Amino acid sequence: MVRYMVTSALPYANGPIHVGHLAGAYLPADIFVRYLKLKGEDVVYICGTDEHGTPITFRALKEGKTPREIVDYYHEQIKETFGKAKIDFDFFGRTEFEVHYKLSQEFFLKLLENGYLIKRVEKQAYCEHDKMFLPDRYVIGTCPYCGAEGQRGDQCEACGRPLTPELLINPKCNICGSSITFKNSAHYYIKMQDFEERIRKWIEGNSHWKPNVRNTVLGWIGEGLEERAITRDLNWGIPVPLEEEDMKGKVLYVWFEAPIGYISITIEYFKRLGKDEEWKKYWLNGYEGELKVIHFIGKDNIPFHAIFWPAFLIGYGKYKDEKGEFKWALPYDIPANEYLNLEGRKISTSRNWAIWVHEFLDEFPADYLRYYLTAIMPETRDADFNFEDFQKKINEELVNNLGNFIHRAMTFVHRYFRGIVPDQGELDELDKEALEKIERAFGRVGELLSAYQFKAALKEVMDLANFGNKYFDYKQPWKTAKEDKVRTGTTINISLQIVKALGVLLGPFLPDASDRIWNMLNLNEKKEWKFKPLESGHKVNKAKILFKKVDDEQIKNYLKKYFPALLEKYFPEELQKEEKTEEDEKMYVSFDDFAKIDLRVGKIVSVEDHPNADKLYILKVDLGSEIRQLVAGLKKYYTKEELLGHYVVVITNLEPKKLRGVESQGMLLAADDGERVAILVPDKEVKLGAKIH
Ligand code: B3M
Ligand code: ZN
Repeated sequence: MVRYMVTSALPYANGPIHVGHLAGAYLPADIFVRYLKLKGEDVVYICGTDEHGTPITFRALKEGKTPREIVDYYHEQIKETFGKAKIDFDFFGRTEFEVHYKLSQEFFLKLLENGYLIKRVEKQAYCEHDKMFLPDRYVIGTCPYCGAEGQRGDQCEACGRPLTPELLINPKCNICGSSITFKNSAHYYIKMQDFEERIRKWIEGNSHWKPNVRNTVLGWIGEGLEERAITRDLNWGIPVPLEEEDMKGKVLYVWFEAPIGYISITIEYFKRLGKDEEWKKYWLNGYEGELKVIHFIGKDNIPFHAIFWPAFLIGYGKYKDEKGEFKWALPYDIPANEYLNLEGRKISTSRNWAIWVHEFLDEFPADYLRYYLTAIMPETRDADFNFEDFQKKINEELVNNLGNFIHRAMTFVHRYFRGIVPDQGELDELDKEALEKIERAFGRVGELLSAYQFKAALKEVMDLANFGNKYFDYKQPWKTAKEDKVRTGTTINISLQIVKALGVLLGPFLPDASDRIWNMLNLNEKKEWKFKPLESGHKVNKAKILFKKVDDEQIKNYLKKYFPALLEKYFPEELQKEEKTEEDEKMYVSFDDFAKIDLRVGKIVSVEDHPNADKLYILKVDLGSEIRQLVAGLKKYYTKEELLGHYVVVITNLEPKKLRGVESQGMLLAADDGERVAILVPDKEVKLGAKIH
């Protein structure tokens, strides 16, 4: 029997999970694993948070928190979200586990020992203003490959290529915006060229991979592989395990250690189960039987999983223990999905154009989200999440088709047979066809799931429900019940067989609905991926409504609460309501009134935290002739570094006011759209204190 190790990309513990993440790397893996488990396969499903690197430190900087606070918070938050979405990992760990530090350092040392690493002193991006090296995301500029602007120094979001800050055209410090300089620093580089041939051959041999993944990777390898630094000048992460002077305070590159997390989290999982050696069966080739490692990821993670990660596994050499020497299993498959867009635009965390899974699941059941995301899954091309489409698919497909059929069968068995499954009796052609359809569905849906064709697999299940409705309509049990109880019994029996089959077939996709069908049918047996008919004489439970329609009101409430930017598209009348009331309240101001306000140009010369309020800064602003102290609620939107030296417009004759015990002697002007706040600045340099009118 094949043993499966299934993983989903380790999400950075630097923010919540959005629907694009879910549809890309988590939901498909979860469906796949649930299917394998129903088939009785030996499978372990591993995930956890990725807690190092500049994605974490940069976020910490922006939020004015420590990296530790960020990762501890988001580890829990993300874990809870996956729980709500019914993503059923065997274990959800983190890269802050001690065993992860140990194993990552071991990988590094093995690669060094095997001659794949080389130390070089190279120029690294540096910011004179912030007085620090600027690895990865700390630099922003234009992608040298595809010309996309505003790309971060770790990877181009437009073309997907891995980058380094030094490669970017017109690079700027991502903290303060100033131009960067370069400074020498020693780092270890992995000689990727040493792996080029082996990896190319291996990928060429992987003809079972999805074409989108295989072709992208072969294209990049065709351009040639180069050395790549796997250490960083950063004060957060796993220390480089060497005593060398020039490695002091340096850490392993996050994309070096994160994939090792798949293994270390598995080790931790089995350790907690008291089975310390068991992990080896899932990671070492030939340790015990056949093994398939499958990594579910989003497309931006392809190069790291298909090129770098296999190189680390090969470069380590053999793992030795008392049982022998074993090679690490290379990924058997990397079924990466394309992107999910949102209402025609790319999902963007920084622009807050996203549906956060935890918020969505506060308003809608997990099964609804799972259904919709599977129905539109971006398997081979980008897909679009659209609220109207969501509502339509839930109402027409889940409620009207699936829910309706199950409800009909369940109410009829109570109405005519006191809830007892009637005998099957003599079968006509249509009855036989129904039973064949059930048999075939298990085979067909299974095949599609094995090929990661989740959309098609779900459609196949829904087709069976659709057939059920047609069967029911054609058989008209409400009519036959009056004249032919036996025939009606056959109809209800067959209908209930379809219901039971749906109870299993829906398991991977809609785990809640599947359990509720099982309860309705009053079944205690374990679900299995095969057709085991319901026995006649079995008593079932009362019919319950499985799905309720999503009405406009619900969508409106959701949008109002979480996504006001879309109200205009779907509920323009809501906005008019608000606009009117604002309009009514607006009054004219005389010019004299306006002229009373003294507005001046100033420059921020110091930024301090407010001692008693975590949203406020205490700013000192140079107005040319004097320095003013202002208290401003900008902490959420600006780092201290961003504010320092910033030009501002200040109302200087506002009545002084104490804010949480500190006097504010004026106010600076800023634009606020409800999501973002932007400080107003003069568009060219003018003298400090210049009057504004
Ligand atoms: N954390 C990237 C991401 O969240 C990264 C995946 C690691 S998988 C080993 O997109
Ligand atoms: Zn690019």
